[in-house]
Amino acid sequence: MREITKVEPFGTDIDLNAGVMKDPDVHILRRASDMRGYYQDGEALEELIRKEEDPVHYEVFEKDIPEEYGQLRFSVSKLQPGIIGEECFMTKGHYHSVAQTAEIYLCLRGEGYMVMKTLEGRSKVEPMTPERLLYVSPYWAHRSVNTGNEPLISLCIYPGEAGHNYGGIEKEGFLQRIYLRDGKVEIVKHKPSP
Ligand code: S6P
Ligand code: ZN
Repeated sequence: MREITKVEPFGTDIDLNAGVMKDPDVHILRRASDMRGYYQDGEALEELIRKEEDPVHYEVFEKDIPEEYGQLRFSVSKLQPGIIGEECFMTKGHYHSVAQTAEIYLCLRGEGYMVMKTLEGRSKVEPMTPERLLYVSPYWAHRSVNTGNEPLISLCIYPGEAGHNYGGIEKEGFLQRIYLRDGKVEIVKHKPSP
């Protein structure tokens, strides 16, 4: 049996409506300027950064649980609503560093989609609505996209050793992009540049 770090059982409070963990150990804040290279319309992103003084794009709240096999890490993710050009606000998206680890997303508030892909070129888009749980299978990269007009809030639970692998996603993107055009959501196939 593998030895792992001993952690005392604990409880923590989450404000489901505000989408914040009340006593996080880690608070990751991604601003619009952290999203350079991710959206189709780079000019529109620069305009947002200039005009709105680099607003918060999304936040992740976490407890400091050892990143090791046997533990479960969890986070509250809060993605702001909005568009860059016509493209809906989204997270960067990542594979797990230990690719054969899954993740559960429980959507708590807002509306949007989870865009997923594999290294072999498969892709899947799943709706995210309150009380809907998504199983993100091992090997699938995942990105959430907010198509609504309030924050998209989810609780994420994943194996301690999973880690994040962002490599390549900034350049390659995913296989779908999600736009809001004349008030309608459009999921468009995207061909990554060679
Ligand atoms: C961790 C989990 C979430 C994301 C968060 C931000 O495995 O999937 O906590 O980290 O939604 O997304 P990203 O792609 O910037 O890490
Ligand atoms: Zn993940």
